[in-house]
Amino acid sequence: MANSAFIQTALAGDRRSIGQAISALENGSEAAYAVRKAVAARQGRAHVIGVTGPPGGGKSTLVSALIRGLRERGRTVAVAAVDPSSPFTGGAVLGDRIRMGDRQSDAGVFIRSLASRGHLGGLAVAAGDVIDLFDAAGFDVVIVETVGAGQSEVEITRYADTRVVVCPPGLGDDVQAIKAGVLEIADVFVVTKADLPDARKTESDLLAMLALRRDQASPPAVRKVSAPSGDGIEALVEWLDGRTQRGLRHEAGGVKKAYSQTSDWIAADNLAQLMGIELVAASVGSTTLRMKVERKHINFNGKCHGGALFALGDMALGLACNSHGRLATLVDGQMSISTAVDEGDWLIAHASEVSRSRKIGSYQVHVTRAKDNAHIALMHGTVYVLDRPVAAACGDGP
Ligand SMILES: Nc1nc2c(ncn2[C@@H]2O[C@H](COP(=O)(O)OP(=O)(O)OP(=O)(O)O)[C@@H](O)[C@H]2O)c(=O)[nH]1
Ligand SMILES: [Mg+2]
Repeated sequence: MANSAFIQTALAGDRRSIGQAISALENGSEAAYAVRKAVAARQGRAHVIGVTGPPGGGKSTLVSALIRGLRERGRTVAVAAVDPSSPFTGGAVLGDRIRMGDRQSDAGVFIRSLASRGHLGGLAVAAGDVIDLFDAAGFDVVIVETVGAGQSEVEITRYADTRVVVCPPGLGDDVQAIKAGVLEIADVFVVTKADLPDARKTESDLLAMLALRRDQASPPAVRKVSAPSGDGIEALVEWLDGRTQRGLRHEAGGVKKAYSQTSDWIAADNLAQLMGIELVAASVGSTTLRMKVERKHINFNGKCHGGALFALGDMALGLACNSHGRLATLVDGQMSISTAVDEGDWLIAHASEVSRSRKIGSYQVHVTRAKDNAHIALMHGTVYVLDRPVAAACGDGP
């Protein structure tokens, strides 16, 4: 493809090309597939730091300070702000850039806001892809800012090696709610705005809360920082920089293993071959597939057969639920189809885990049309998890 030259230059660190690659990923265009494929081979170098916390909590201000501290230590830094309401360009970072003078032209820093797509799963998929792209492009540290509300802070655990939860003072009872949601995921709580009078109380509330949870294997750290004075920043940067967590998410999340395992399963699946189903991305608990709608998928009415959509969704779900390595089988599955699909369209099916216990798993699959991200179908499935490894089942086949 002549127009995909930007992918190689992006991986070599060219800023304009990185921007192009992100746009491709966000648009879910044809080129997105090529980007993901090129990126998949080069993952696992960067230390990915997720920064989450309540709106206005001081996340962007903290990220700016972290960028400066990490740059002083010679680290290159890429930032993705997954927050449509406060784009980086209009917020703290821009102000900081102006103050820092030449930081804007610093080739060691790349900052990008990611727009919300407003359809379930889509935003998270793009964010994960952009992190992987930054990683593949050679940045030492990738920082992701997400507003700590709803799904995003849980999603960030999938992507980050180190999770920073921002806890500004003065949240009152809201602090309880935030902590209840993120206590399990935080590697470090950062009490921001330490210059404000309530900061001390927030810190002691946090410590008291953590004291109740001494059963945690590695309890999160608590740090206090103040943007105006810079107090605590240097220590936090040192703590973050000292963590030997680079690329851990790929080990912990088993992304590389999941990817190669899933591609093997697809290669061994007759129906997948027959239908032209291809792997886009895989991690433990989630799978993304794509398929081009061809003549063979078209029903008597000239549209993509519902059965083909179900088979695509079922395959994504099946791969996602088996990605843990234990054989899982669909016991109940439903799909609602809302848009007809034409020949020539590319479909993307993204399966993700809703919940999973030792025996039962719940999964959902979103099927979208690549060219415009249109919602095509939604599938729900319940699986039964057997006490057998997947490999044994594969070997038993005819
Ligand atoms: N007093 C004080 N104010 C701060 C400090 N850090 C940030 N702020 C202020 O808090 C406000 C929000 O800061 P941001 O860094 O934009 O917070 P955010 O969490 O990124 O906000 P959203 O992205 O909109 O959720 C701004 O007015 C900052 O100037 C601090 O250490 N002390
Ligand atoms: Mg912000």
